[in-house]
Order: sequence, then C-alpha cells, then structure tokens
Amino acid sequence: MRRRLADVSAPARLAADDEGLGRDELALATRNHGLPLEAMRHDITPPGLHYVLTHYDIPYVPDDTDWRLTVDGRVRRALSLSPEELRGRPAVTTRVTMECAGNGRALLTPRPVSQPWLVEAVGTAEWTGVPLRLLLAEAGVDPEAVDVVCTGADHGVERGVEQDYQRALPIDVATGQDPQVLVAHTMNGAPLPPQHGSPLRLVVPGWYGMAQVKWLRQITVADTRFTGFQQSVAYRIRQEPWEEGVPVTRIAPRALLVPPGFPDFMSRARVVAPGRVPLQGRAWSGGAPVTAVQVSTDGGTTWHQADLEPGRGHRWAWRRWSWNWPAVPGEHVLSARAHDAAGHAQPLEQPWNRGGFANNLVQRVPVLCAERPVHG
Ligand SMILES: Nc1nc2c(c(=O)[nH]1)N[C@H]1C(S)=C(S)[C@@H](COP(=O)(O)O)O[C@H]1N2
Ligand SMILES: [Mo]
Repeated sequence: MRRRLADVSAPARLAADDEGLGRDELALATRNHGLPLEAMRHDITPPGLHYVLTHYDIPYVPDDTDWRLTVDGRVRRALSLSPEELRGRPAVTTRVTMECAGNGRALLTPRPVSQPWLVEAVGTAEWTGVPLRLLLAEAGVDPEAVDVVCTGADHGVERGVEQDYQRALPIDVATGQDPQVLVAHTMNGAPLPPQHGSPLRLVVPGWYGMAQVKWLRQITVADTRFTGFQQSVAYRIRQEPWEEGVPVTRIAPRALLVPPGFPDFMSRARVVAPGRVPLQGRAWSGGAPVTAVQVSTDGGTTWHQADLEPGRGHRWAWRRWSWNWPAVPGEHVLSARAHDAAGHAQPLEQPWNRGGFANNLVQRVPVLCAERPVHG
C-alpha cells in the first residue's frame, strides 16, 4: 500500500553549515539507539545493547497466534505460514554483524538531516530461522521472477509518501546460498524482541540493515523491478537529488575501537595512564572477509599492523583486533582502519553522498594520556 500525500517526495534535507542537531533529529536519536562501543568486547552483543533502527512505530504484537507470513506473487503455490509452523521447521543459525547504512551520517559535512548516527549503529547477534530459498523453492518461483518484495507490518509516511515498510531483494540474492538469507524467528536463542521484528524478520548477512525487513508479513515474488520508496527514493547513493543513484547493498569495511581508558562525561574524550595501553576493537565487511586492521595513534599519519583474531567460520560476523599502544603523556587521536579481501580499505577523507549512506570514514578517537590519572 503506497499513497502519495505530497505530489513528489521532497529530497532529504542537508543541514546548513553551522546548523546544530535539531529537535527532529533528537527525537529520532532517542528512539533509535546505538551500541555502547564498550560492548564490542562481547562477541555477541548482549540483549538490549544491539543498535535499533525503526522508521515508523514498533508494531504491538502481544500474541503471534494470528500472525501469518504469506509467500505469493509469481509462484506456483502461495504459502501462508504461522510463526509456530516456522519455528517447527529445520533451522539455520548464523552469527551476523548488522550495521545501519546511515552509520556515520551525523559526522558528515554537510550533514544529511535524518537519524543522526555517529558510528554506533552496529551489533552482532545469532539469528535462527528458515532459509528464504527453501520457502521460495516450496512455493515454486516463476522463471520470470526478478525481485522478491518483503513487507513489514509497520506503516508510516516518509517525505510525503505513505507506505508500508518494504524492501526487495534481487531473486538471485533471495535464492542464493552465499549469503543465505533467513526468515528469522529467534535472536540469540530467544524469540525476537519487539524492537528487532517480533515475531519474524528477514536477515540478509553482509547487507546493510535496511534490507533486513522486520515484522515480516508478506514475501511477494515479482517479475518487474520493485520501485518502492525504500528502494528507488531512499537508500541510493547520489550526489544530487535528481540522480537515479546507486543502490545501497553490502556493508563496506569498517573497524572501530573499544574506547580505551575512561571517558569524560560530556565530551566523551578518553583518559588513559602512560605506559602500555592494550587497544582492541572489531572489524567487519559485508563485501569480502577482513584481511587486516591498522591502528594509528597520531591521527592517521603512521599506521601499525594490529593482530586480527581468526574468523572461526563466522564469515558474517565482526572479528576482534588488538594492538598494544605505548602511550606517552599528551593528547592523541586514535584510529583503526579495516582492509578486506576485495582490496577495499576505509577512506581517510569522508565519502560524502546526500543520504549519508555506506559512509565508512575511519573513526577518530581523541585520547588524553594524563601524567597521573586518579585511577589508571
Ligand atoms: N519493517 C521494518 N524493517 C526494518 C526497518 C523498519 O523501519 N521497518 N528498518 C530497517 C533498518 S534501516 C535497519 S538499519 C534495520 C535495523 O535492525 P535492528 O533494529 O534490528 O538493529 O532494520 C531494517 N528493517
Ligand atoms: Mo538503517
């Protein structure tokens, strides 16, 4: 269901040069929370700390007995499945690092006005569910199929366009095995929490968050390209509003630091004691496996090779890296930079686009190494 409340959808707004965060951005930021970066110490993000992004409202589903997921469109036989039925089927569990495509947006100049993420829109969970390709095989996909349109139960207006939250996956991705897309009913061994899509959601390992439709209620096989708002208007990389743009798909490589030492409450600047400071963090990439992480303590002038933990078969999850920093008193800027097997590395200059999507500029962490901190 898609209706236009305005004649054309207005382009997303860019903040003026010195414009601070507005109340609309604050309202989004209080609903949609990031991962406290110290929680990157955990391989799997503890419940409640995984980032959350919801465009409209979280549907109220106190009881899922009446919930149905339909698989329809260009199929031989439409399916109508209850969550209970899906929970009874053979399941696959995959550890997945999920990241919002808008991560890093609020650090851009000029700033696209939307959910104002710094760098914390990430989390890692173990998702259990039924492979989408098996459901599609059971329904019998028409050879003419091009897109698989996934619809959530949430509904809203965005830039004048009324819509259900909908995203399509190309048929080869929906039926593929690398990654294997899941219709997930379980997160970290428990039913999905309301904010993460209860009772069912799509999980597309290696892709940015927008593809992973929550509160999934309909999967429609289409023989034409899907042109819904979240596909053709939003989530496109473009410099100018009139450009068709390039669709946002897989996660670009990124490394982040577990914040070292302790923080200043207001500025969040870190304080460490002189001497050996063990630095650690996480690195991930949806395009190709991470091959190396480099660390800089001088704002990106010189780089050191960090130790990278093996992936241990978790291709779609972040990996821990570590490096010992011989800290000397003074002010420092720490950075980590991920490289992947496709030859991509994080940029040192901001890769700007109008939506602030897929921006993986290296993180900068100001640290004060104090002569004598109260508690080192
Ligand atoms: N139905 C529905 N699915 C959705 C969204 C939404 O607003 N509605 N947001 C998407 C976006 S933009 C992201 S980044 C991820 C966030 O998933 P999480 O909240 O479980 O971390 O969900 C995606 N799936
Ligand atoms: Mo997102």
